Amino acid sequence: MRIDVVSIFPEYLAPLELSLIGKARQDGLLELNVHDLRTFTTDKHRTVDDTPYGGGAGMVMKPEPWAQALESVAKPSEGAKPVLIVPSPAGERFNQALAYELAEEEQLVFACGRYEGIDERVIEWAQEHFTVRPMSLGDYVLNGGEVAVLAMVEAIGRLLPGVVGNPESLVEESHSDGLLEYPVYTKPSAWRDYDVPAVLLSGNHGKIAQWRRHEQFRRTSERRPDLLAEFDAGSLSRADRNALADLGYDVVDGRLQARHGDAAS
Ligand code: JDK
Repeated sequence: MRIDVVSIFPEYLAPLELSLIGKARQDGLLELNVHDLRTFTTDKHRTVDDTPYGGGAGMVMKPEPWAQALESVAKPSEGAKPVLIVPSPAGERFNQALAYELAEEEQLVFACGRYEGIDERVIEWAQEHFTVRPMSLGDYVLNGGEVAVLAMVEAIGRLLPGVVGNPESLVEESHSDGLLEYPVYTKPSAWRDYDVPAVLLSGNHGKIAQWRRHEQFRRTSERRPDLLAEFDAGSLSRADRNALADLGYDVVDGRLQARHGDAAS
């Protein structure tokens, strides 16, 4: 995969030289280049922003440097348009399913805006050259697209073949069926006043799997009940249904329903 990032703060992307993603670049599994938007300006002051039409606070990024930058990095392969990801608080919410989808692409280009964002005409024009995806990391406002790009490149990059050392972890993840993860522990088994749950030391793999599954249900019901509402409860085991009943959930038409009067409802 090829990734190009355009930003007025290319140093912000320096962490992509470290750890798993840095190693993937060194190993040639990922070709990643960061470009300074200001190198695509033509005026003496290398201007990238101007005041907003219609008034209002702050500044807006000018269209001309963006068009120059995006034209120079786009490398359509076999006629296929590269994907242009534009971080924005007004974008589609980025998630794991999108990470899997984007990990299949030949080229990803990330356009990091700053100030109040990029002139909207850039988004319209770019559709001639790219599949454009305005994308939000979450419902909060960052100062620019760079931090969102760090997160998205890390989430996508680790899915590329050979990037994660132990591919079994990715297989386990891909089967995680929309529940939160179970808690993990390591040595020592007794630490200060806190013991590792005894079942994990039992050597009983059936019991361990059942306990972990129950912990997933418990955590998801406590922290992310929205995920349980979407959960496919159509083919649950007896043990799963009992665990969920203990948490106050019944299976109705293949969906989980919080029992009235229970903590979860
Ligand atoms: C890209 C600039 C900062 C954007 C509010 C301005 C009129 C109100 C500041 N998930 C996520 N959160 N934040 C981003 C993100 C922020 C960005 C840019 C991504 C580029 N900013 C910014 C918008 C506002 N908005 C226009 C209405 C304030 C991604």
